[in-house]
Amino acid sequence: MAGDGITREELQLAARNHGMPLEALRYPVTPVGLHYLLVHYDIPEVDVEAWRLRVDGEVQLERSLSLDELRAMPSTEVVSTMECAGNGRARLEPRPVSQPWLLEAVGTARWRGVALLSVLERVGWRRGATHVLFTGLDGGIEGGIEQRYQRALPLAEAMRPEVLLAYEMNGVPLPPQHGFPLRLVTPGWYGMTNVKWLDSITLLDAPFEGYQQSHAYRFRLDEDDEGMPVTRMQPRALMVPPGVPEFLSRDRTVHETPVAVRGRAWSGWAPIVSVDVSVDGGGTWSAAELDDDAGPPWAWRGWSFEWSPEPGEYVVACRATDARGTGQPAEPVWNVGGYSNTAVQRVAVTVAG
Ligand SMILES: Nc1nc2c(c(=O)[nH]1)N[C@H]1C(S)=C(S)[C@@H](COP(=O)(O)O)O[C@H]1N2
Ligand SMILES: [Mo]
Repeated sequence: MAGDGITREELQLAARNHGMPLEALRYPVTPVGLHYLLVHYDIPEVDVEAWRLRVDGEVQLERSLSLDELRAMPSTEVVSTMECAGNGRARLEPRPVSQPWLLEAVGTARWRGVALLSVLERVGWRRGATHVLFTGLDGGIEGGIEQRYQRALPLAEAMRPEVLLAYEMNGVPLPPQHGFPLRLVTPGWYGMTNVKWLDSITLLDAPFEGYQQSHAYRFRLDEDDEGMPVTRMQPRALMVPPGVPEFLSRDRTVHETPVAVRGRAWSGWAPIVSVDVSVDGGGTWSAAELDDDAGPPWAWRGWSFEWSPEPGEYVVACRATDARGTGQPAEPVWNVGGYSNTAVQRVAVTVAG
């Protein structure tokens, strides 16, 4: 945990990884280079000619599939919003030391690939199979444990038709940083489940107990707390900050009114049903308008709010509610890993006279 000053560890992470600049919320599908990026270890080197996806464990028939074989299978596309579970971490106090995201660890991509279900059907599963483990080619040491990047899903979740083994992002082959040659895409879930640089898929007859499943990505209140697993994305609305920024503070100045405040909102649990905007920092709220077109089912929903302010100082805030009735807290809710801090976005805005 850290106080005010950014630590060397956080700076190293922040300089390797990057967020989506919030003005890129203007695009329904995030251009590849503007999509957020998070890599725990190093981007692995892949010889695609030699690369095979191994499918093993509690299967009827073990298989190794080349990229050409996967590309020859029927493909599907899903437009999916993905957010890092650590988005909002840097606004927690004390700050958990990890990638210090403010609000920008999100993006939406058009993924193309093979439904995971089709690959599972090809290999068949044994009666005892309950979980599916995804192992990346990348590895390192984390929490003192040497490991490959691994995450598992319950079999029923893995078999959902929208879960993809993706080899394309926005119509181009996956770039190295986003998982070339093949990654998992699990619409609705936080980013960590979307395993990049897939090496193998293993059917298990028991829950996976590896580091990224049973230690990291859990809502823990202290180091001894086992905690609940982090799974799907909680609702969140973000706005394109209005006007122009001051270089260092990034506070905003608006010269022309009315202002069309625009943004996008998403939830991994249920459709977004409303977005509210406040111009007094969250004291009072008004309903924003959701875009008519709800868009693809796993993608964020656009919204807008027409604002006609007098000159003065404002704090513009936004919040989303999904069809479960879940909203966003006014203030951060702390946990050891700094996950899922969906406290509302607030932007200081000066409306010039
Ligand atoms: N193999 C592997 N997969 C991974 C990761 C990783 O470090 N290694 N990072 C995960 C995390 S924490 C996130 S938030 C997403 C980020 O995906 P992106 O960089 O394509 O946006 O990838 C996930 N998949
Ligand atoms: Mo993440």
